[in-house]
Amino acid sequence: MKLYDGGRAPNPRRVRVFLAEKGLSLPLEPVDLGALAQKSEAFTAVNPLQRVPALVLDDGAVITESIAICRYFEALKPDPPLFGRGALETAIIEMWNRRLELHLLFPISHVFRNTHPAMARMEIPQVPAWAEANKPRIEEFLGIFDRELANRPFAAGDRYSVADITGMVAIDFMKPAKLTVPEACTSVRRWHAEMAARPSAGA
Ligand SMILES: N[C@@H](CCC(=O)N[C@@H](CS)C(=O)NCC(=O)O)C(=O)O
Repeated sequence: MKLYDGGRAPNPRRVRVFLAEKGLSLPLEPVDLGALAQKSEAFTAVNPLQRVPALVLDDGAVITESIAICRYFEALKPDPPLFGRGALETAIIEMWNRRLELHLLFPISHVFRNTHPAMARMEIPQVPAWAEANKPRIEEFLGIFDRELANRPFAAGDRYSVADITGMVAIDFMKPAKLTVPEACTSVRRWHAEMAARPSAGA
């Protein structure tokens, strides 16, 4: 089994942090996104969408999509449970993970991809107006998330979960996108500092 990885890119990082929280390690195969290695013939044969991460199993089966890969390992090694246990907790974690993807990680990624000069060869065409349109959406969501975090320690409740991984990686990705968490979002800032202090955050 090996994991095609993308260095500092946020989605492969989500999987690495997840694996670290599970206490799992596996061989990484670096894909140099800066050199457009994801567009090579060899990698396109692995993932025709030309995106990382991608997990290749020993029998040749390929799993892409960060959360699908994480779910695979959750099923193999249920402890600690990062997608929740029981109907309600699982649904709440799913809800927050989706919210953090759709309303935070993806909009931040739109800002980065549509403004950063290095992304011009990957985001074709770059649409700076789409980056601008996403900025107030990010701020609005952070305000909502901040009010939620005022009442609980983790993104989806009392327990660390995959939603914390998505949220932490998204906030860290604000830096290269030249965005900052507003000063007023004190609960988001407190929560992020705690998540970033976990040993897994360095994975
Ligand atoms: N929905 C996918 C997104 C994968 C993705 O967009 N990966 C980025 C790196 S974070 C990538 O490979 N970008 C290469 C490109 O845009 O050419 C997932 O969750 O894994």
